[in-house]
Amino acid sequence: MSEVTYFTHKGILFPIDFYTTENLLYVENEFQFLDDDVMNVVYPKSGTHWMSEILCLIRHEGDPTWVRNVNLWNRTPWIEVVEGMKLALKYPPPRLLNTHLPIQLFPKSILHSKAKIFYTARNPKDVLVSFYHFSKTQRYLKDPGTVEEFLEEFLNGKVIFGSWFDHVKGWLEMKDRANIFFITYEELQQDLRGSVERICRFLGKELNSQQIDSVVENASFHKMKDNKMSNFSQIADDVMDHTKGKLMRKGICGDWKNHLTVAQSEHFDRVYQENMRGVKMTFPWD
Ligand code: PPS
Repeated sequence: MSEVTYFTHKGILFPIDFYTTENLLYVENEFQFLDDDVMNVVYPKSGTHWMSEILCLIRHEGDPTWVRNVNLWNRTPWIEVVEGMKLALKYPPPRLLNTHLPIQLFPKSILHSKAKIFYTARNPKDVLVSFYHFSKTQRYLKDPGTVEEFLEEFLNGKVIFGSWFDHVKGWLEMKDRANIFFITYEELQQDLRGSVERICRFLGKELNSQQIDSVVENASFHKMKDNKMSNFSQIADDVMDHTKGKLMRKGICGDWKNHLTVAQSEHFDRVYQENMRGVKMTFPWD
């Protein structure tokens, strides 16, 4: 690994390892969607792996063989990652793809495509906490410092993939398009079965009750935590310091209450109100 450094592309920070300006420009301007593509769009630490696993299981009618035998980054490559794009370009359709990209860096070809887009949002306070812990484990990410320090970086959008507020607001502008499906991490937590049924309807995929049960069971936190193809345990030690934490950390809503002081939480709320003013949507955490 090189020394931890970020570069800025159109105002957004990216780690120098795994990402290049060239690939980001390719993604935005040249990558072509196919109408049968399914794209999982998620701000970091908001449920990317969870939604990926759900989509993979639905694709195989609840049969867990694929998710247990093929790594998640091969099943659902991240298009903004150089190696992920190579995988995406040779992926036999119908493709299942991932991205953390904000709307302004997303492939322009979506405007003329029927590709189905899933957007999952999560309580930003829980995103912050998850991001903080994750940053300690990934050697290509800067040390987050204290919670107080990371809180400021997060609220100012000085983290990889930019501001949570801009990401969510940008994607909300797409929400009335027929090919976009909005959901939250909290809805998945509250009613995973009902969420899976809604996702199936949007995909036009009919699963019977047993198949849905299997999707729900195999996408549960405890199953994913033990699935070495989904839990990051196979990531090389020079990329991830496995002694410092796990991708599947707690998998709960509201862990922020264990990490933020009252003052930090109130400060967060003020910045949230300022940034989300005018947003019509009500979220489970509002
Ligand atoms: S990443 O690295 O940005 O792609 O991370 P991402 O997958 O978006 O988010 C990781 C958090 O999602 C939690 N997670 C789950 N929660 C509940 N159920 C399931 N099945 C599940 N799978 C992943 C994971 O534990 C991270 O949250 P925290 O709060 O850190 O536990």
